[in-house]
Amino acid sequence: MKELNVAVIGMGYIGLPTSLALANGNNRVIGFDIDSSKINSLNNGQVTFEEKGLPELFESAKNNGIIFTSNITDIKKCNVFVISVPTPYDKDNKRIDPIYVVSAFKSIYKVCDDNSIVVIESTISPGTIDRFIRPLLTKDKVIHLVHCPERIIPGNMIYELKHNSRTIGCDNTRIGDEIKALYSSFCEGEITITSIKVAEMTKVVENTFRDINIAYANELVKICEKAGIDVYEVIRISNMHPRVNILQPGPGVGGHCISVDPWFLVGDFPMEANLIKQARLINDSMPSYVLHRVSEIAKKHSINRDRIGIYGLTYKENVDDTRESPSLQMIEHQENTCSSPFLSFDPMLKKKIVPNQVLDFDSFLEQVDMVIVMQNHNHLLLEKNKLIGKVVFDTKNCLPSAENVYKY
Ligand code: SAJ
Repeated sequence: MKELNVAVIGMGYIGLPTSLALANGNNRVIGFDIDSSKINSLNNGQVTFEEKGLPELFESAKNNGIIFTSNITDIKKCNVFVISVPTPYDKDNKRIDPIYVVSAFKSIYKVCDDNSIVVIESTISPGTIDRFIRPLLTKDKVIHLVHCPERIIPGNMIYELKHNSRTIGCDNTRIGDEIKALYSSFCEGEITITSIKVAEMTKVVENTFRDINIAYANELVKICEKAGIDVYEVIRISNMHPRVNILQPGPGVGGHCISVDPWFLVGDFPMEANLIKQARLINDSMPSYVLHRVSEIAKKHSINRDRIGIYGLTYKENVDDTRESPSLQMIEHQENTCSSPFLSFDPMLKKKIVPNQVLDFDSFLEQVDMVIVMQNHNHLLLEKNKLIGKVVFDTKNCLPSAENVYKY
């Protein structure tokens, strides 16, 4: 088999750990990003986001010779290109906007040699490669297209990179086998080779499955509130059934994956994707549902709205990623209804990203009488005693039951 020189395009949440894992699998790897400040940080020995095990993986990848660059000509000599760039969606028509994948592909296509392999790891909606990438191919250069959607979960990325199974979508199995061998250099999970279209659909279907199941838990919150029943007790007992596994309700669904990917199906199959659309709407309704419950609790305790604070701005626990986070959705909702956002604090964030954000926990606590727990960071579990005396609305069911601690 020919020697593979790999370029990973996009040093974000997925591209960076993937490039490091490839380098640690004894491949020659170049990590490319158009954002030169990101590349400068990496070249200065700084990882660009917080993730358990990432600094260690970074150190050993550097020892294995990984190179970071923002100069596209540096990746010319590579023969495998892994695209890992964001795929936003158009909020109006709910369809994928493949702008970054297309522009990454065009840049590669300009510099790469005949017979190169381009692997798209970014999540794309079914049919994206046929619709947007294949038409860019010309007769004078043969490029083999592969789709190998990422599956790793923020918070446990490094473990999952090694242990999760993978899907490789390709047009011919010889190329599929080459990419399977490449991914096997770091991935111990089962690697399935299939068509590009199946790989595209599978990825979106996986995230949609989770969204629907979270929506079920969130809908139960509303039903149980009306019925005057403890939703957590209902879920706990139901889950004792051997074929029932209800997920955890929360303040909504965030992140750039589960809250986005199901829309691709709704946008492309509006007549068919009814359950999927409804699940999205239920999960998206949770931040305003939380606001409604907060105002009831605040009223009961005569707490003024400027003494209410949000704990947790990230989309999930123990990460510093705030994309589509329920707290930001809640703050946006407040801004849209012309009310000033609540005070907020998040121990994972060192910089202010919203108005009224406080960077120090003790100072945050001094300024509030009521705390809305939107995220169960380990920090909160360690510092929970500092909430004694406050009215708390714990949307994550992470604090012990106590007087003035409200839950769904
Ligand atoms: N959440 C709940 N209740 C739950 C589980 C999650 O409300 O029981 C919320 C979280 O708080 C968060 C959101 O859902 O706001 C999404 O979090 P997550 O931990 O379920 O998933 P992500 O978005 O971090 O990662 C998902 C994963 N997909 C699946 O589990 C099917 C991951 O494997 C994918 O690689 C990732 O999307 C992606 O990049 O597509």
